Amino acid sequence: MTQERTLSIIKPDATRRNLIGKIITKLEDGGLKVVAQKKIQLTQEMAKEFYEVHKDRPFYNDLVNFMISGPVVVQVLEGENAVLKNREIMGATNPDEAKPGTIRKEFAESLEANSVHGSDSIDNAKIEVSFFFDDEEIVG
Ligand code: IDP
Ligand code: MG
Repeated sequence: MTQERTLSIIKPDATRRNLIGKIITKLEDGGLKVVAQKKIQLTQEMAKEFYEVHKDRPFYNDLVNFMISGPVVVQVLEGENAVLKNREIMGATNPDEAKPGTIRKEFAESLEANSVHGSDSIDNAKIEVSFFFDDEEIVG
């Protein structure tokens, strides 16, 4: 049994439509536990840095503008195989390709406005968790 932590973000399209609770319910029902959480407004600088890995992709500027278009909920999820488990519960990046019952299938508006972010590896999860949270803010 591998207990892991991963970073989850409820994106502006979802906070705007009052879907925070429905999304967290899916994460909790899937066995993940929220061990840190805050609702924040990202600055352009933060969004650019967070998505820097995509800076050469054609969708980068639009993605940054979307991520600052309203508040987000950033949260740390903990559980067995939490990184992969969160990605499973989220569903594929493109909601048209996401499996039934996943967050993106049920709630995403588009490929860009796809309701949630989740770290894609254990190493990136550590980097992304520390981008938003100090150790003392995470309570198992
Ligand atoms: P992920 O969120 O499933 O890990 P990534 O490929 O890391 O997907 O892309 C980061 C985010 O960028 C996506 O969640 C989505 O919001 C946006 N995105 C990805 N590909 C496209 C695209 O082709 N057009 C517009 N937005 C995109
Ligand atoms: Mg990604």
